[in-house]
Amino acid sequence: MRDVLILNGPNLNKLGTREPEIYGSLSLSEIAAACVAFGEQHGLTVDFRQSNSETDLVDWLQEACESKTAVIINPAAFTHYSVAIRDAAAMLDAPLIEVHLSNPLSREEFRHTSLIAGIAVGSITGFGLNSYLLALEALSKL
Ligand code: CA2
Repeated sequence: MRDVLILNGPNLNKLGTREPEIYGSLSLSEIAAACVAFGEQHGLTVDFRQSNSETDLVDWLQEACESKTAVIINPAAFTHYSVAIRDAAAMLDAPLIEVHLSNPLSREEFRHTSLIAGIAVGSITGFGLNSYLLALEALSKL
């Protein structure tokens, strides 16, 4: 089994409570459970975390860097402006995949820039829960 850290940024802890037409109706706990189960089927041990704090996300990326753990990240709003998260993510030796529930490119213009995309192996957007599962499947094949 290979370890994977799945990181989630601000407000994703509120999933399922508002804007289901954009983000779906699953809670983050339900997404976490689906990722853990799917990971097990694909030889991956999933550690699923969420924080509203940029500091936590940077600390967790540094932890992944030291342990050479692969990362799947939905940085949420930090995607569009956090140089600190990009810099921490750029230090990783193991692969990093960017995911989004919605497709930011089909939404407001301020969501069209991703500071993470350029240092990710790839980005999977617009498929709700399946964005995470597709990222896990891709990682299992890398
Ligand atoms: O589509 C995604 O996964 C996003 O990363 C979600 C972020 C947004 O800022 C990105 O542009 C795209 C926002 C997460 C907000 O989560 C909510 C949860 C429940 C209700 C409302 C928002």
